[in-house]
Amino acid sequence: MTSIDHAEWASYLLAAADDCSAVTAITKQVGEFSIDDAYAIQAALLELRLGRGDALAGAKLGLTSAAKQEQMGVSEPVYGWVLESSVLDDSGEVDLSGLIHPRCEPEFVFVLGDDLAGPGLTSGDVLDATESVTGGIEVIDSRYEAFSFKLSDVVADNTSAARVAIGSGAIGPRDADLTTVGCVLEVDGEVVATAAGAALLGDPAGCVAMLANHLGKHGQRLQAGWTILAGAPTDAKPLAAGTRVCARYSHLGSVSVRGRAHG
Ligand code: 0L1
Ligand code: MG
Repeated sequence: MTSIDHAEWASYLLAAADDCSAVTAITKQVGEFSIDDAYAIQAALLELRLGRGDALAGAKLGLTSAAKQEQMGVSEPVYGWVLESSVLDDSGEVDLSGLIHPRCEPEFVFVLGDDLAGPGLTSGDVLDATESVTGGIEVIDSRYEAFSFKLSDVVADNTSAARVAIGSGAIGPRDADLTTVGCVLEVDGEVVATAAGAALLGDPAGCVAMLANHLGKHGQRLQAGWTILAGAPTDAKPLAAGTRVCARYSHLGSVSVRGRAHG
């Protein structure tokens, strides 16, 4: 397998985001590289962003549903970071001038009241540590041409993270059975996808446990106060100027975003 310069590829991906210009997937240039190298590039990219004054707001899982895995042709969950700068204000307006080819997907969002340090955590541990659960929409934006990548590429690219809108309908972690919470995704008023929480590997809280257990192996933890995205139960839909995407949840209220052409 290829040996790879983590700092160089982190800068490559940051430049693509800065220029709003899609780039060729890393594997298309250097061949396959290991998942450990991919997470090392992701970590270097995070350091570059934190060095610019951004801050961590939480963490995310991606590709935790069959719908997403089938859409992207990648069959394993991935993990990344949520930055403060990516959290949208209540208007839900998304300035498209800062993005390449954004897509929207519904998200189950956990806000932690306590730290979660794996390994060995269960779904019940996650619910115990959770302050609230709400519905969200993640705006993803792969830095790669045509959203075309392999597993290691998308991990390096912080799992396509770009923006996130968090709804206001927060509930306690045990106020509803999260596996049966329903989600209806609409684009300009048309229903385009439906799912239940169980689409996320059987249990949204179990996905968060998986993330905490993964981080625990690397001496990291999910921190109290962080926002954790458990993944999208449906596939993602393009966000164009003027397009309004709304995710309506049972128990969790609804949240909308709208694409805006200029800053
Ligand atoms: O949050 C996500 O599910 C994104 C995972 C990365 C794959 C993609 O770009 O859809
Ligand atoms: Mg997502």
